Amino acid sequence: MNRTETAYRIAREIFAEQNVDTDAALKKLDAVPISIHAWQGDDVTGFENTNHALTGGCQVTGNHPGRARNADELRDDLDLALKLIPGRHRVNLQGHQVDKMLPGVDRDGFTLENFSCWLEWAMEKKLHGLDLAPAFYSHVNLKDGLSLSHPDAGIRRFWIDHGIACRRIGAAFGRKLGTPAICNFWAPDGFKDTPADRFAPRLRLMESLDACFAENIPANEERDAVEAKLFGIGTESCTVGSHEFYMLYAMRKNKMLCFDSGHFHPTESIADKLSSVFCMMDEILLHVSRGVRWDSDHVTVLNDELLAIARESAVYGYLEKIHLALDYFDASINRIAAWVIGARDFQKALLIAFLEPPRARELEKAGDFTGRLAAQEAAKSLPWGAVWDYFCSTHNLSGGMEFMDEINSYERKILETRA
Ligand code: RNT
Ligand code: ZN
Repeated sequence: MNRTETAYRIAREIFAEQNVDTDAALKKLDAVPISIHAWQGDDVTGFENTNHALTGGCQVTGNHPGRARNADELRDDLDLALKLIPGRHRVNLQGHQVDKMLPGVDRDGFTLENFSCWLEWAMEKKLHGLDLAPAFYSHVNLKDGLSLSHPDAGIRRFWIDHGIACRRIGAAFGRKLGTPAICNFWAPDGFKDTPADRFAPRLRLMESLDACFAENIPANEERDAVEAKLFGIGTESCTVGSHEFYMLYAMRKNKMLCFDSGHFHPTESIADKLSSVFCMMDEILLHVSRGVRWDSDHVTVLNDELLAIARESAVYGYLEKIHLALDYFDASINRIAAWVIGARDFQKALLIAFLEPPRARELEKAGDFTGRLAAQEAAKSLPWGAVWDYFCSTHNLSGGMEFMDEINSYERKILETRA
């Protein structure tokens, strides 16, 4: 027996003493797909070849070599990342990450043809699925910081048609892959300075969304989510799609709510919101990211926030109703490592949640809050690392940072040759 297996056997015993079944936890972790956000690989530029600057309040900083310049390069990069993340996962695309442009066709007219290589690739690689989000930014038709809520009906029409196009492409993905594509609607619309009218843009956003969602698409092909944000760079004073707006919209129109962990006040955690929402809502999407000061998009790391999100997602039995996706972009480090580190850390956080001993909840039930605190703190030093290493070994991977060897050699051979 090798060292990983020996360590796992001992860890299994230690957890069993705490009434935790590690084999069951491993099975659960194996069944959780994470939707890997393709846009970490191209710095959210998309592949329209039109030199659209990144707008909409998202900022990607850094110039590490090797940004994917086209969809082929991005797929190569994703192949390596997916190989180094244990388990079977999904890939999440933005609406401008086309694999080819067609003459005279802009975002409002995109069809599956613009994304067909993505679908072929997903089938060939046996991905768990593909997701697709309309990109309501980085385009000349984002005018005055507004897309779906713009006062000009022509501009709104363009963006509505982009939303409709993405839903149809998503449905085509879903039909072929046998798993619904999640289409997440996030629009950057907002105001740098205090608007004189906050109401009219919100009414227009609501009507535009209704138009995007007018077509009935079967839930086994495509599902919609709506994502709120507190503020963005350049939209500090008012975000049209606020939390209250989308919470009520989702509830009324039977859409999923998307919680991005970087989209709230820095002291506010989305972890606490999940159990509230699940009292009255059936399904949600998570955009897992890490907020640092003004930025909401750092690589996820195993910090208290991530542990709390994973814990609150996993322990009440509604995890299968949560679609888990990553959403961050860091161009100052190797982009493939950013995917691998962030995704693996999220998996570690989920594993720790699956391995939570029942003791703290039992003591809480008995009214013993001191004991609860002691149990919560004692659980932190249980040997979950040995279980993680074993999990990785069942996928022919190592639990530590050995993945960097392959990433570094790929950087030398491939990424450094990209201008
Ligand atoms: C932006 C939202 C959104 C984006 C993507 C690139 O603040 O989080 O999900 O990250 O559209
Ligand atoms: Zn997001």
